[in-house]
Amino acid sequence: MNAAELQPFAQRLDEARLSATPIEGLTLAHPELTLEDAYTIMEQGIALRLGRGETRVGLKMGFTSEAKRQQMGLASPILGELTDRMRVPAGGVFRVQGSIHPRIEPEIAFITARELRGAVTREEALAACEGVTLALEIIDSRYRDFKLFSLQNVVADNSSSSHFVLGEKRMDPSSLALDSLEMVFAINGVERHRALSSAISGHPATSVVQLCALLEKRGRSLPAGSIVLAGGATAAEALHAGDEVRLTVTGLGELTVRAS
Ligand code: OOG
Ligand code: MG
Repeated sequence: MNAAELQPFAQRLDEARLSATPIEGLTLAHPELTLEDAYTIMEQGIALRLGRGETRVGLKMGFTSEAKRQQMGLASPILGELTDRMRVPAGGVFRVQGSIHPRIEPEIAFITARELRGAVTREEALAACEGVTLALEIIDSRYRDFKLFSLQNVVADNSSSSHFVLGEKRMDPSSLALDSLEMVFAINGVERHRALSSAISGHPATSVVQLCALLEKRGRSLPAGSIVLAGGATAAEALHAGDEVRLTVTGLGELTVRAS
């Protein structure tokens, strides 16, 4: 489909998000939608947000861990876009009102110092990152019952992006064994999941490599100064008003967010 034909899908998803009203998966009525179409819809949706004054701050990878692929029943890595309006300060409060069915998941995040383009090695990706930190991603599907059904649906919906929380302490990526950090994810003082950071793409920096490859297919690069979420290390958990969520990662410290 051409851009003009895809634009109404972007509009529908944007309205679903703004009104917190879920819709049916796009591929239910339009099984002909391709993954490329879905990425065009994602970019059109971001353009709508930029038009309202939001700015791009980075990108996220999805389905980079087996736990996430199993939870959602989808197998390939995907990307999503992050804007300034999605950021919740570390230790801050996230209001669930305005979301449909928010979930939260533990991640590792990078901050790039240099542009990265196309086929890069993990070493090149790491060398281009000026910092690594822990992160919590709040996802929220605009589809009824959080049923994604297909990669096309979730990609068109900006890969369920909603909000994210970044750790305040940035570490030098070369100072840590990034594939063997222990991640402990607790809600209201109760441990919900524990994983090694290798759960994310075998090594979280491999998510950056995959992101560059996906961007290249769209004729894009990863800009300098980007925040990159490497993907949930464990299954996501439902987020309810009153929850206090805590992520602890060896060497990266602790990060909390409260939901109200
Ligand atoms: C899609 C988003 C996946 C991750 O970290 O794997 C994602 C979803 O689960 O709805 O953000
Ligand atoms: Mg995620």
